[in-house]
Amino acid sequence: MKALEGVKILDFTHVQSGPTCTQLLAWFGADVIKVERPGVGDATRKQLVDIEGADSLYFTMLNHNKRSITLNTKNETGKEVLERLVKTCDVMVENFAPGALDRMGFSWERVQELNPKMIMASVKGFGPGPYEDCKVYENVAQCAGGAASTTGFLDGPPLVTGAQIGDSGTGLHLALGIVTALFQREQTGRGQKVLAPMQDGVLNLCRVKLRDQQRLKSGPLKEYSQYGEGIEFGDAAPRAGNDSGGGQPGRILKCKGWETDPNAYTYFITQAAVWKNVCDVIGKPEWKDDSEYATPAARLPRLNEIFGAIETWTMTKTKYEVMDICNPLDIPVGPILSMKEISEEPSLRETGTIVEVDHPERGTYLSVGCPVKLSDSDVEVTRSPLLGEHTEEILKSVLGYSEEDVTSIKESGAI
Ligand code: CAO
Repeated sequence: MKALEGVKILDFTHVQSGPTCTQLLAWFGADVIKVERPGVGDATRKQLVDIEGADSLYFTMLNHNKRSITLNTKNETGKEVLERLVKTCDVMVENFAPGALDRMGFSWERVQELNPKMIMASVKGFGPGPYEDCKVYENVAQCAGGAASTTGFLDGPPLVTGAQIGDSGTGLHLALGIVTALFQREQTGRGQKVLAPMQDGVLNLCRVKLRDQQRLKSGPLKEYSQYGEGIEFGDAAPRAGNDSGGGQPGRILKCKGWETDPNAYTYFITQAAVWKNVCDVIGKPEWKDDSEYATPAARLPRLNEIFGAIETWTMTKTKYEVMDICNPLDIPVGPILSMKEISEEPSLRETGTIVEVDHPERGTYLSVGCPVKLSDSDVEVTRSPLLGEHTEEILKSVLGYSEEDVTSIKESGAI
């Protein structure tokens, strides 16, 4: 038995944010029925194509463990089928542009009329307010949610991050909203509307930057490198390069081979509790009791000098040697791992975090499995569906249509 077994999801999602949410729900055992436009499907099926004629990795890696039904929801018969799906399912998840669902005739009011127990979950770029009607993609959300203005180096432009915090991050927020609403429904018997705006999701992940924004009122942010460099703070939380976002200073430092390997670096944290170990490892035992270096407060104005000395040491070691030497001493460090290294890491294969999936059009490919592990609800990653692969099966076994019904639905052009 899986955690969400028996829960039926009407998956009206596309691109990345919504699909990551419903993929998680599928991994936890929900029956996810992905509704796609006949002949077209989710636009990502044919974006960033690497194998001619096959569904792209973009699509396959976001849509595992789902079933696909094609349905033209602007066709009258298609609308009737969709109504049946609404009546049958527990949750409807969508991330259309604002207003698209209303134009289709499936407003929240209409959905409630059809099924008062329905949980209707949406991703939108923005919540109610001046931008609520805007279409939004990942990087727009990163910019509007405060991530870009606080990412990058002080002397460079705002930067977006490769982590898809706008799309996949919001998908995660939405999934939490959905299971919470399912939990509440157990008590109330009612469905509800769940909204996860991408701007809000990104801001939630940038919480520490709003913390720093407010701390600026009390003076310079001493843990930022710019403090030690004597650079004045402005009126907004600045970009902090690779400074640690917390109370323990950290940096990315070069390791052996950095001249030719773009990922020969380590993250190194000078955690106060292990400062003496840091001094011993880097060959600066005299710093242990020197009042200029012995306390965290004394070190803050000298971070460039301190990390310079640590880097002189890390440059004599590979990033893995740094890990091997520092970990037994409780010094928190982490190698900068490339996607190539991650994809070849055996321990990630063993835990199911990196999985090999077989696909009829593609052959074998790698994907990221479920990042959350439940001890009583195992996850088996199965391939994404081909476009409309389960249309007939869903019409008959989920919605109870007969063979003749299916024929007439086909003739109407709805599927
Ligand atoms: N049958 C018939 N019509 C369908 C259909 C189906 N099965 N599925 C979708 N459509 C129609 C919609 O009804 C809509 O039609 P109208 O505009 O005529 O009402 C149309 O397809 C396009 O929908 P869309 O506006 O959502 O798609 P888009 O490609 O123009 O925009 C996106 C994409 C992502 C910018 C927009 O959906 C959006 O802003 N979504 C919310 C935020 C979000 O999730 N962004 C992250 C996406 S991942 O980076």
